[in-house]
Amino acid sequence: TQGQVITCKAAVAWEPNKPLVIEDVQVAPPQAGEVRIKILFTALCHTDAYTWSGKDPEGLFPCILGHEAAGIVESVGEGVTEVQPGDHVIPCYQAECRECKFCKSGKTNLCGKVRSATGVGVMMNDRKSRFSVNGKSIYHFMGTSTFSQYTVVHDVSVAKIDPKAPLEKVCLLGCGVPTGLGAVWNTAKVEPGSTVAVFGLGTVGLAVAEGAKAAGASRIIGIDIDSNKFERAKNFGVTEFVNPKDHKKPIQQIIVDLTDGGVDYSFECIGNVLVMRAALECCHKGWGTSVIVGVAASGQEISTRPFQLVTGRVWKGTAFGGFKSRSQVPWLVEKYLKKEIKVDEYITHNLTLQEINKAFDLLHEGGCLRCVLAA
Ligand code: NAD
Ligand code: AHE
Ligand code: ZN
Repeated sequence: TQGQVITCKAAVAWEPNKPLVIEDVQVAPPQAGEVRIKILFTALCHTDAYTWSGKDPEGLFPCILGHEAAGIVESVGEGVTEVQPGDHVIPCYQAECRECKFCKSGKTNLCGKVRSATGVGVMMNDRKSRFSVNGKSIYHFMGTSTFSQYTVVHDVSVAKIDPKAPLEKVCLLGCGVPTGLGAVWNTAKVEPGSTVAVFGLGTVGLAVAEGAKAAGASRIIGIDIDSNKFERAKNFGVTEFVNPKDHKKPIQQIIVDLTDGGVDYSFECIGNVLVMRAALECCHKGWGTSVIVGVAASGQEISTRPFQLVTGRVWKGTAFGGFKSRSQVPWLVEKYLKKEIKVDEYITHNLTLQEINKAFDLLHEGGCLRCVLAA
């Protein structure tokens, strides 16, 4: 198949909010600096649902969504040296070229090499897509487009992993789990004995709890409007629960009262700008740090009294938990193989790519964390 167009199945989002359609998609061969991957397993993340909803200013249609996956390299374009056909890989929506201003800064995991193309659904080389259906071009998404049996990505967006790792599990290390762990370890740098508040107990929030427990946090307060989330969250390290619906006072006040003036660290893992404000304001005066992880819709803005920052609270955000993707995803895979981090526990459902619309429905049900699709 090397050098040839591959026809395979992919789930195409033709329009926002309209059911995805399984189509026969033509996938062009990888050009210079590109890698074509046979996707074996892909999970759904709430960011896919967000873009599908039409609220993402970078959402372009028709497109192939998906960014949490694992597969095997099928072929590589000219000049690709770090992976070869047969390698087991995880596509990374946050690239790492190790040469750009961002990568060299040592201050961020964001990479500038291909972002201008991945944000508009095309490849860097010719600013065109490698996907088409009957001659009609289909946009890429986040530089990954994993809701397809084959995808083409930039070589700087491929993490080569240990072939011993089960791909049906480690696909989760493409987004949600690293994001939560890294928000704690890299962005907030939670110290032993800290108090932590986690808003939203989906996959990302539970991974924050897991990361906080590993970092030695003394209290991990989980906040969710769905009390059914609480029992499961205990297994991820949450020590106390608060449902804002059970209280008349604002949630920030409840947390401040519970913690003698506020928590050391808080994390917003929902994408709700009002909760982001509450998460900042429940932090302790003088040092409390709040990390925004959730993605909010186009047009939404955050606000608080500047006095909150003047008096020492810190507001931060994180993308992919601050992890350098190509360097650190393989390390996370090793940590999973050594049973030092959970992955299996976040998988609540398994379906096939054909059943993707059912998987999107599941995503909005309380019981579902991650649904893994076999491609
Ligand atoms: P999820 O939907 O599984 O989890 C959200 C949780 O928040 C649910 O349990 C829900 O009941 C709860 N919730 C909703 N409204 C609430 C409220 N007002 N107060 C308290 N709890 C509330 O989602 P997820 O997959 O865990 O993703 C969480 C967010 O993180 C999404 O916005 C997603 O787009 C974003 N995300 C960001 C990054 C990043 O790199 N920054 C990476 C992955 C996901
Ligand atoms: N296109 C969206 C931005 C979405 C966003 O912030 N994405 C996160 C990853 S979410 C994964 O589930 C991210 O990494 N952002 C950094 C980047 O470079 O995109 C919008 O709202 O415009
Ligand atoms: Zn995601």
